[in-house]
Parts: sequence; structure tokens; C-alpha cells
Amino acid sequence: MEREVISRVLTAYGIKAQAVPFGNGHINDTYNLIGTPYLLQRINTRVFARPDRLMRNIQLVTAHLRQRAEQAGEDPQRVTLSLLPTLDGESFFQSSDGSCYRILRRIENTRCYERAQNTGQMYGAAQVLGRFGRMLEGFDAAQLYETISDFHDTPKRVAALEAAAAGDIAGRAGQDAPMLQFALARKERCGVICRALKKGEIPLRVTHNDTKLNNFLFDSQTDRCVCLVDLDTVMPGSALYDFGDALRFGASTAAEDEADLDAVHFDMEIFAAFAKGYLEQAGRALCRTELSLLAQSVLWMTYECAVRFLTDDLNGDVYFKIQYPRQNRIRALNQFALAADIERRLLQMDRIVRQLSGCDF
Ligand code: GN1
Ligand code: MG
Repeated sequence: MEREVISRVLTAYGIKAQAVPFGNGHINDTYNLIGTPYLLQRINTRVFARPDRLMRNIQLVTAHLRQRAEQAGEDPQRVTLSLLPTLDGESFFQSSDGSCYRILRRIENTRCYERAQNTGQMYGAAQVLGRFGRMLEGFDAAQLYETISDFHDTPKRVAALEAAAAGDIAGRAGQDAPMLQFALARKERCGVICRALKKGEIPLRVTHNDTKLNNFLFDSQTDRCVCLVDLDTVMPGSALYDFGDALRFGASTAAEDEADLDAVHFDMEIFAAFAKGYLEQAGRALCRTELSLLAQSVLWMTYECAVRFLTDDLNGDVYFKIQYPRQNRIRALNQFALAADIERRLLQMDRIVRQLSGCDF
């Protein structure tokens, strides 16, 4: 069935190729189109209800980034994603069964990592993130649709968790009770970024919103970080979301679904390297309140991700793809363990940010 759909999609693009599964995303399905310079992606329309809007955002953002790259004398093909239009000139193809596909040009001679192998990689990723933010500074955020509303509204994520626990549709709330307790004990504090945004204490910027390390591409030869991909959630947001989420994933000593919680720690050397790279690129653009919340953003983004995994476990695994039963429970346990470790290190993290930024918040 899927094969048939894919063959219809490829016909719409005028491409003949074999599609082989590629990458580790939790939301969309990606395929390598063997013998072509392209990747095929099935857009998850349960998560992205309006693929037309999503694709419009990506067109606008990538066009802007390409233009900025050209102005800076950089190769636009390596700075951001390029979409291939269908033979009809559309940015994606909707099959008669409702599924939506797009084709992207592979950025050649690059690779991605599930875990940082050294601090240099995270320093490089941080520079790319800082540059990404800077390149989007002149971009009018009002042009963008909110592809997923309240995506990083942590208190709303907690409200969804409470609703899932009350509904207990999969009969898992009893077993998940200790995690729920940990989450609810931080319910008030977790809204600090959201509240600061709403009060105008920190600026709304155009942000990526999904900055885990495997969304950064690295040059296969030089290992230099090249660019940030997976642009589905580029929306107005806070720079703190991007900083915090990148470290949630990149500074963990274990994979996001490592079941041995003793192996899950927050690596301070990686934190320091990432903060350095980021502040070098974005530091001057950040306000004092943003700087004062940088360390906390890592805690709250990790906490939010844990809350989302736990919610999905309680809802019977309807959002994140899983490879084995209760994987979302393992992910949630892992992310809460990481959040607890980050919480213990916050003062030290603040000290590092103060030192690097020279700002005595
Ligand atoms: C999802 O699509 P992917 O795998 O890069 C999710 C992120 C989560 C992440 C957790 C649209 O990212 O928000 O932080 O999984 N993306 C969406 O690994 O929900
Ligand atoms: Mg991804």
C-alpha cells in the first residue's frame, strides 16, 4: 500500500527511484531516494493538520535564508533546505488517501549525530544556531503561520498531562504516578519563559523550536556544523526554546530512550562549549532577561519534553513514533531524570553564563 502511494508520489515529481527509510525523526517518515540527489518525506498530518501552511512557512524561511547566504557569499544549498516542486509546481503532493509528501534536496557530504562525540561538535552546532537566529532577525514573523499552536507553552503541556492522567485511557496512570508527582511539583515554576514572553520581558523572535542535535548537519569530511534542518516548527517563539532544547538533547550523557537512568547525566563541559558558541554568535542580540533565563531554559525544555512523552504514554502512544511498547514511558523517565540532574546544576550553569556573557544578571 505504502509502496503504491510512494510510486504515485514519485510520478507526480517525475522521478524514478527506490525509496529506502532514512533518519530517526519521531514525527515524519523520511526516505532516501536512491540514485537521486533527493530525500522524500511523508508529512505527519496528525501532527501538522495544515500541511499547506507548514510548507508555506518553509518556503518563506528557506528563501530568506538562501538570500542571506548569497549576500554573505556562502553556498545557499548548504545553508538551508531546498524543496523540489512537483511537476505541477506545487510544494508538496497530496495523495488521494490524504497523505502528504514533499521532496527535499539532500545536502551532500553531510551527516548527523544522535549523540555529540566531543565538545567541538556542540560548539559548532551552537554557532550555527546563533547564526540561524541572526539570519532570521530581519524576517517578518507575522508572515508565519503557527504550525502547532502553543508548541512550547509549558503550562499548557502540563494541563494536557493532567487531562491525560485523569482520562487514563490506557490504564497507565497508576504506574506513572511518581513521574506525575514530579511534574506537578514544578507546575508553577515551569511557566517562567512563557510568562516572560507574554509580559514582553523577553522578545518574540523567529525560532526553530526543535533543535535537537540530530536536526543539525555536519560536514562528513571536516566535521564542521553546516546547518539546521527539520524546519516544520519554525515559528515565532523565544530564543530560549532553541537554546534549551539543543542542550536537553546534546548535553545528555545518554540517548533520549536510555532505560538505565544511572547513565543519564547532564554534561557541564558540553553545556559550557555550547553556551560559548551560542553567545559568540547571538550574545549581543540577547537581552539581560534572556541571559538570566538561559540556564533555566535547559531545565524547562527538558521538563516539557518529559511531560510530553509522559502525556503520550498515558494517551496510549498517539503522537510520538515508538519502536517498542512503552517506549514513551522510558523516554519520560529518562527526561525527568535528566531534568532532576539539570536542576541540581542550575547555579553552576548560571555562573558559566555570567562569565561568558559578561552580564551580571
Ligand atoms: C520530535 O521530529 P523530531 O523527531 O525532530 C518533536 C520535538 C521533540 C522531539 C523529541 C513536531 O522531533 O518537539 O522535542 O521529537 N517534534 C514535534 O525527541 O513534535
Ligand atoms: Mg528531526
